[in-house]
Amino acid sequence: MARLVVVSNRVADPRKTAAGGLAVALGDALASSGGMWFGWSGQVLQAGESGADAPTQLHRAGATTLATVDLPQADYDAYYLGYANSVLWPVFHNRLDLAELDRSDVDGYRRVNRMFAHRLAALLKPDDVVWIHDYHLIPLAAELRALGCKQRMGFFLHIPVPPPMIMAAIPQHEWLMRSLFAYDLLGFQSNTDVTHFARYVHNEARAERRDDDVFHAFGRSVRARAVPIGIDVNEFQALGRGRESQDMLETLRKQYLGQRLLVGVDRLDYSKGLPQRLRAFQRLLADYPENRGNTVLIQVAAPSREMVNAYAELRMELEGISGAVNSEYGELDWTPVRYMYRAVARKRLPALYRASCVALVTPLRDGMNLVAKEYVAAQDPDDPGVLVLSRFAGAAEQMTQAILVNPYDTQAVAEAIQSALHMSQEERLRRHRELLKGIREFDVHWWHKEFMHNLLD
Ligand code: GDG
Repeated sequence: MARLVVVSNRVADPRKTAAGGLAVALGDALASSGGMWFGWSGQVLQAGESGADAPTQLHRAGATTLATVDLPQADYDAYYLGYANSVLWPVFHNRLDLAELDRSDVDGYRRVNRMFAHRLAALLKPDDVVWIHDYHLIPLAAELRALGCKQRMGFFLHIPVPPPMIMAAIPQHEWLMRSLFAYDLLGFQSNTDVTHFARYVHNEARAERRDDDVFHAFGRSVRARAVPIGIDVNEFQALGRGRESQDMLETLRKQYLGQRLLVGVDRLDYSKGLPQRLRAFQRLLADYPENRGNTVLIQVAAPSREMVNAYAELRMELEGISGAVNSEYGELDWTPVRYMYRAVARKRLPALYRASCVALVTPLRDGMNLVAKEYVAAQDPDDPGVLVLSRFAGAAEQMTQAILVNPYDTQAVAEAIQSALHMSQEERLRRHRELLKGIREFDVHWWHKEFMHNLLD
């Protein structure tokens, strides 16, 4: 069996539950092939400390090797905060208004990708299979090829592919797209993403589509497919049976006795549609007053990218809206919005999902959205809650039994919440059965096998 080498911006120890989905998912594959996970250590070197001479750090995590590199402050600023998160992230989520396109951070992005390529090339064996993840590392395969690496290389994009005209607003769009042709396989989250990719390469690079999923341009061929990511349903359900989750469930049920809980769990990010969601809840209380006094929205917003301006502004906005809803509708004995700017321990998440009769997963745009899948996995199959899901999440292509909504339309979302709160048990059971079947069939192990099968084919 070929050794699997995974490359992503951050590296996590796959043996730790807190590391979350991707780490748990890739853990088995890495361990069984004696694999390696390569990426940034999370450490930023201060001025005066030189990263250039610091060796790549190698740690063992069971049968897996974790190989990490520190980044000097200037590289972190330009590559991570700058180009990846202030250009690529907003543009790929259709937010040209938030993209800082005139910044010169692309040089730092190139520099870090080139440095990663040099570090990684020194560790690669000829028969390795290399699986590179996400928008931080688009040009990595091209850099590795320039160093003579001939290994099979696949790329999985966790975020959406924007429509071609939006992509074309990035000054370096041609270079980015050309870089993608250094891979053997491109995996996207949804068919919409594949369509956007196909239209872009056809329009801008006159790519020929040979087989259904093979594109030829720039003298190379690349296969591009939708391989939607899933969750480890069994692992998540086992977490729900664990002590911490059971205790939390009991606490929540006691504390919110007689209340119906709605839940949202997200990184605090403008792609997740949080202001619109809070306004939809406000609209629910305004238009359907019978929900006052007995319905509570618990919104967890886990801190994320606090050093990027747009995130700090969003944080203020959310505090403003949740405060406004609470002061407008709150009573001495009832607070409608329980908003937390804090992460909840992963071991407690299943309890929060299970205690809630409706989940609001309403991003304005999302590659997939795993919270939607976790919510379904965590439900009591005999008395399941209802998923309200944005049609603009990649998950909507698969999870058609959810109540699909347009997250920009606050009135429609309020109506959807109202119908979720009143859905008959029979319909809840039917929808949940279908949703659970889907997330089980297309779980994270399917995703990994499907990607590898296509990469090695
Ligand atoms: C990218 C794409 C795609 C959230 N809050 C807490 C917490 N979480 C966990 C959730 C879930 C994960 O983080 C979030 O996953 P998402 O899929 O919603 O989103 P992104 O972070 O934006 O990830 C996305 C994903 O990649 C995978 O391909 O689905 O579209 O944007 O697992 O449970 N976990 C803990 N505390 C929190 O407060 N422990």
